[in-house]
Amino acid sequence: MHILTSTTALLAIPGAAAQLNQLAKAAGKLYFGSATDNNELSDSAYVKILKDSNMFGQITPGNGQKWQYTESSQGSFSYDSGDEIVNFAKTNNQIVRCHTLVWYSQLPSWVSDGSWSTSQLTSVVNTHIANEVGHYKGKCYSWDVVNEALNEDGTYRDNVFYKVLGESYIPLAFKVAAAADSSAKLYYNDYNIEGTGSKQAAAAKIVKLVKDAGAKIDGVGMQAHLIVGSIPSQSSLESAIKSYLSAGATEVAYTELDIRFSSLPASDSGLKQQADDYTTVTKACLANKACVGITIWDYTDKYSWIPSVFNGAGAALLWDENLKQKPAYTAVSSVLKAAATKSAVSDTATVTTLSTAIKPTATADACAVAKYGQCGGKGFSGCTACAAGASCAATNDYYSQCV
Ligand code: 9MR
Repeated sequence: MHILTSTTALLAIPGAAAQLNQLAKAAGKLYFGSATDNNELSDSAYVKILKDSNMFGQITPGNGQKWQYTESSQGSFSYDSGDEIVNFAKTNNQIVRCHTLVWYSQLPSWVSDGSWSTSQLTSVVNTHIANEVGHYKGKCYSWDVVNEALNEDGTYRDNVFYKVLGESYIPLAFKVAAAADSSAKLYYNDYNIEGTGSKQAAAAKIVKLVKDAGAKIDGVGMQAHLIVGSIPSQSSLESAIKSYLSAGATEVAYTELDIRFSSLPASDSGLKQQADDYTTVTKACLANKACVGITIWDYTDKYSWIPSVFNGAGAALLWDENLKQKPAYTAVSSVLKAAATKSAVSDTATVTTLSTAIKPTATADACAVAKYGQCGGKGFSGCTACAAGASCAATNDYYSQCV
């Protein structure tokens, strides 16, 4: 039997106009959040929505805390960009997922191109993390300590850290972060680990690696940069979550959720599919108490990173470029609301308890990509089977489509 937490018990069933964070909390989550970036904070219409803690209870700085900005030259630290976002969140009563400490990308060349001995690079990693986590001590709900350490096949990325230190750079980073702020939740964060597969299995192994080294790791962040019509099934999403808990994590989160169209403009049926896909991810988080929250990677298509990286793709978020809510917003809001209502009225309901949640279950992962959806390509780890009437054809090395 589920005993309601005091927070849940005190919350009334949210009214019709309730917003995402209110609903997520009433459904037993810690937050519903958004990433943002410094240049966006001068857009007053955008800020009006972002700063509303009923809508977003959590903020992630999209760039400002990355190594490139915080220690652009060795030993010289600057936190202006990160501070602006962290202060914004504090002013608006929002918690912060801090992002990110050790990542091969947005890494200054003095680190990536250096010729380091083991002890030199250990000291560089140590200094960077101790300084940055120390600076933000007490201000971060969580830290993405290591970001994107894995290739799609589950092997380690051959970045400078791995080249010099081997996999031991991962537990090292967690040890230093824990020493600098013992109360921040420490996460391993990656993409294409939301559903079951080689990369997900390798991410679960990272949890074990860190724990076996005697270091603290609390969570796995599933970035969830997904594609409309080809997301993992709900059972695959739920199994992945369970695998991280089983490996020793105590919580998980969707940390950078966006679900993009591979080509634009989106049709009405495409927007409906996107709404369904957002529903599936939200339900997977709701299905497990250890999933603490969902963060979308900015809330509006106006400021999404996608069009600059995937040519012709986009429209991945819950608000369109004119800050108008899309069908996917309504879908997420409805599914949270249904869970909130259930949570408020069922103080004796049986829900998945942590002890049952950590037992992994094997699930057959049947999937089918709709016609014109992506079914393969370098770096793609989604479903590779096409729905009846279509077959998967390579457009180029990076993109195969159901046609
Ligand atoms: O949103 C970020 C974008 O503004 C940057 O240009 C980009 C550079 O790689 O990083 C984006 O955020 C990434 C995040 O830090 C880690 N996961 C993937 C995100 C999208 O690229």
